[in-house]
Amino acid sequence: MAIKIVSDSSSNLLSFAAASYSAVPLKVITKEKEYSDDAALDVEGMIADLRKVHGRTGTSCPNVFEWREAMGDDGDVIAITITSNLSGSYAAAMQAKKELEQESPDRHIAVIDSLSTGPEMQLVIEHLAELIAADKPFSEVEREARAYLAHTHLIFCLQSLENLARNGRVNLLVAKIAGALGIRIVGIASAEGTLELLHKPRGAVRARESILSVMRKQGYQGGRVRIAHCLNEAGATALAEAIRKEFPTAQIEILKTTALCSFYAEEGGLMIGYEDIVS
Ligand code: X90
Repeated sequence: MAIKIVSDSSSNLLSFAAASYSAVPLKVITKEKEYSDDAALDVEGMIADLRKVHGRTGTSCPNVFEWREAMGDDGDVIAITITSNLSGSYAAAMQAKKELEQESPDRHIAVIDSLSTGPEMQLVIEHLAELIAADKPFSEVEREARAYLAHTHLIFCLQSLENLARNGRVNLLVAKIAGALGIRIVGIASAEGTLELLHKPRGAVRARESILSVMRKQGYQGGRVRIAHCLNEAGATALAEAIRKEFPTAQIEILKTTALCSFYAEEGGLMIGYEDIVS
């Protein structure tokens, strides 16, 4: 039985054909409704609802039971979660692992804290699928996936930090800056798995320059890039072109954010995952 990959839905990958795979949904919660981040959800409909909603909105991570369900009753599993410094998803997955291993001591279950989210998780999932397809033993797959994570990075470029600030994931004062017209906030997932804000470019062109300067500084040299966007296909495409112009070998894929990342990255938001090696 092939090793199963399980991710929480913050990876934006709700299905993945290249492996035995399932995604555990996070939830976006408003006073009226709860949106489960799964394939049945109309994400654009949710975003339209969020524009109209007043009052508190928030999110919640999968619980232990949901992780257990996704990890299944048998076989080996490698799970990957959103950063444990911003969400309880990792703690819930670790508890599920502990319970399942107690019930079936012969199972191998690993949980990787991405210390990141979105397209950086996507890169690791794709890498896991390749390692599994190459029939490597469990310990080797886990070891190589963790090693790969040291060579992947996440940059975000956001037009609003409102939902992040309101839910205590960034400082309120910093978030106010982003409210100014045309200002974008460019930052990275820090080594601790928190948001590290770097630049405040004005306008899309400067934002792209800023993103490229961070990529260069972090050692990007023309490998894989995954760009997730929230209602910003044009921004994602223009960024992909700018990357290819400087790095002709870049292997870039563009996708849409699903519910959780759409809620926090907000409209216009871009999340860029990339590797600093050429694989
Ligand atoms: O448990 C929960 O309710 C989920 C909380 C998630 C909080 C943050 C999600 C951020 C998503 C924003 C840009 C990238 C940030 C990178 C941080 C390491 C998207």
